[in-house]
Amino acid sequence: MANSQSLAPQTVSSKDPKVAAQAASDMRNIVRRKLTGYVGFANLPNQWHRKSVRKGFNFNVMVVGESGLGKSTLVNTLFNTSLYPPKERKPPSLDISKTVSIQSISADIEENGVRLRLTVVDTPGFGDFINNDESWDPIVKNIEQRFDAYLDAENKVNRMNIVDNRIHAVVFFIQPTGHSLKPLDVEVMKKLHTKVNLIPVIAKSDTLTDEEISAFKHRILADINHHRIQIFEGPRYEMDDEETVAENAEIMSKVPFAVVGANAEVTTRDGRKVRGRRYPWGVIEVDNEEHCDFVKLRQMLIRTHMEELKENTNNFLYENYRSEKLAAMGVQQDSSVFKEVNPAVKQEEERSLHEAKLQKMEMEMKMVFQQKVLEKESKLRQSEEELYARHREMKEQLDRQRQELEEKKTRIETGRPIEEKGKRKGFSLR
Ligand SMILES: Nc1nc2c(ncn2[C@@H]2O[C@H](COP(=O)(O)OP(=O)(O)OP(=O)(O)O)[C@@H](O)[C@H]2O)c(=O)[nH]1
Ligand SMILES: [Mg+2]
Repeated sequence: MANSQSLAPQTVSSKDPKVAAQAASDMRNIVRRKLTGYVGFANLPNQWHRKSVRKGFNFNVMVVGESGLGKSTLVNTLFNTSLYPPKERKPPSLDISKTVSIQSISADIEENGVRLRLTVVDTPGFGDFINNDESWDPIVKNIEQRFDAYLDAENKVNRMNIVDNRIHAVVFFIQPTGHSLKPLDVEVMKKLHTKVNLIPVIAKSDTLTDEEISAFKHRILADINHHRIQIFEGPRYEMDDEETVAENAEIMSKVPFAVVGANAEVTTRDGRKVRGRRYPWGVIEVDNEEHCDFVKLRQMLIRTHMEELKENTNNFLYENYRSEKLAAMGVQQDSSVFKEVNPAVKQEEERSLHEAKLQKMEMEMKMVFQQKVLEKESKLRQSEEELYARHREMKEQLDRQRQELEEKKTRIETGRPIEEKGKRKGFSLR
């Protein structure tokens, strides 16, 4: 019996506003209880999992960077990997023409029954002109158009099947100069960092030695810091298991990833067929973690940080864009209606209100007390005066009596008759 009571659902279901308000106030006093039996809500993650799997996932990546840094080649490399179902695997493309317009390539991938639509948006390289001002404009516009389309879809009556075409990550290619970030790169990154998750990579890293790469990575990160450019930083989940935390830390420690792209399969000296670049002195293998960070970049995008990238896009980047856009359109948020409540601030407000109320009450009580004390004091003074007056009167009376008695005594002693005295007022011994 006690058990069934303790498990009673605490929901507000009444239509009567008064009852509902009462119930809502009751809910504030929710008591944490231990279940004695299995109820089944531990199954929630599985429900969520099944639903997400049925819906499938989509993920959109864009590659951005100066012309000729190997963006198109890397996109090809990404799609020629095991991501692609073997039977549909495209033959390695040898088309290395310059990209002239923004193109997107999509692939539906399925692994263990989980579907993923991966879209990579290839952009034309900038920096080819003598005046490169605004050469990044088409890229920024494309990113904004995708936000706009999503905003439009959200504002429609039917919001059931919104396709998310927003860019979740931008792989930003940096020329392997070994020196520092170019002013043009800084400018473009600054244009992009408020709109997308930036993931910097060192392009064509096969042109640098290991030491040069490591020094260049430090230099790039210092430049990024100096220019206050916001690049994507993985989440810091202390709650995760040690293995996941270590894996994430390992991946993030490689940023900016030193990547190599290759469109061809080559044979190594020991006869293995690998995707890589052959040089007179040997073969650079794209999928070998000893040779470059391509695998780490792919892992980050596809395996470990996809959800985080999507969440960050939706919760911060898109949200900022959306509120700025709506504000520019003159849609003002009525702060009295849509008041964002910070529980800590609210609690503080309530506390100070309560304190003010207490102070007021204390003041009032003090005043009443003082009033009463004053009244009592004046009453006491009055009765003291009265007492004093009575005391004086009685004393006078006693004095008079004593005097009379004294007189009587002297008269008796002197033997004079007492009759005369009868005329006198006051006491008589008869
Ligand atoms: N050494 C080296 N060369 C590469 C690498 N990736 C691509 N290349 C070569 O660089 C040249 C340009 O490659 P693309 O992939 O067309 O470069 P892109 O960045 O798409 O160029 P745009 O479309 O003009 O912006 C080609 O000759 C590629 O073979 C790499 O990792 N290392
Ligand atoms: Mg290209």
